[in-house]
Amino acid sequence: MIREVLRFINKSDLVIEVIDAREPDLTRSKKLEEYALNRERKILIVLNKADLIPREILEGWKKIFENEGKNAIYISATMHLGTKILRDKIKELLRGKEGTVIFVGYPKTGKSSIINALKGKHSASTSKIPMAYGYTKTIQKFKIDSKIYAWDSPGIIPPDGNELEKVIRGISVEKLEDPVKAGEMLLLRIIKYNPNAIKETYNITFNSPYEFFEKLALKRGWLYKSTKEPNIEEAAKAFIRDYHKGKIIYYVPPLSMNDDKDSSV
Ligand SMILES: Nc1nc2c(ncn2[C@@H]2O[C@H](COP(=O)(O)OP(=O)(O)OP(=O)(O)O)[C@@H](O)[C@H]2O)c(=O)[nH]1
Ligand SMILES: [Mg+2]
Repeated sequence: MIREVLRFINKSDLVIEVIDAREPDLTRSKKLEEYALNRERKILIVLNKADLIPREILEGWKKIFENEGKNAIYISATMHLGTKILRDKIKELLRGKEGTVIFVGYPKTGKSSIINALKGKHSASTSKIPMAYGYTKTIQKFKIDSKIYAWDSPGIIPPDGNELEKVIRGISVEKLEDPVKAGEMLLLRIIKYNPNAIKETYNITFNSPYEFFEKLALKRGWLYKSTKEPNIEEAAKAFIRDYHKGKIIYYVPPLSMNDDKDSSV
């Protein structure tokens, strides 16, 4: 775990873990949660990008976290849905007192977007402290309510795991050794859960991930200079970036939704 994260968690009254509602299990960090709990910090799990997901699925995930004894809510930062619920929940967890919260999570889960949605008229940026890790290399403090401050931490948890997990956890495409392979894995996972997801976003039909990248490259005019062949690497990178930007609609259903049926037996 990175030292800076821990230092800022120690300085905060509440830890807000932002996860991608499409992939709650893969975008939460139990290590980080454990650390915060050991420090007697309360944790609020925020499932972001809720605009991509049906409400009953979001409720299902929320219930799973609540059954674990965690506070959880869902929100769409970009659509400004659920921001009042989030603000009220923060106030409740701070017991109406003055306090500082920290937004943590894997890169690209939407930490900055949520703070932007919250800060509105309280947009004072109060400090910039250099960080050793992260894409923007700074952790910034914002006022999000009359008595509440929030640290925005950039991509604070290293997106580790296998190639697929790295992509889902927001690794920047420039850091991928083989973006085509990683893109293929992501695409296969997405169509497993929503067979129409790619067609809905790109209006491209295909029989294999490779064919999709070729068609996307041709559609966008990306060709290798030397061979004039479609630049599938560029297409795979664009696809992964679109995923991070929350442009691709699919979700992994919570297991307990199946358990619920079984548990009545
Ligand atoms: N569909 C959808 N996209 C979102 C939502 N929130 C954020 N995004 C998109 O996700 C991408 C990443 O958002 P950021 O707010 O920069 O994420 P971050 O967690 O601050 O990223 P890092 O600072 O790199 O760790 C952006 O392209 C956002 O537009 C949301 O609620 N719905
Ligand atoms: Mg950010």
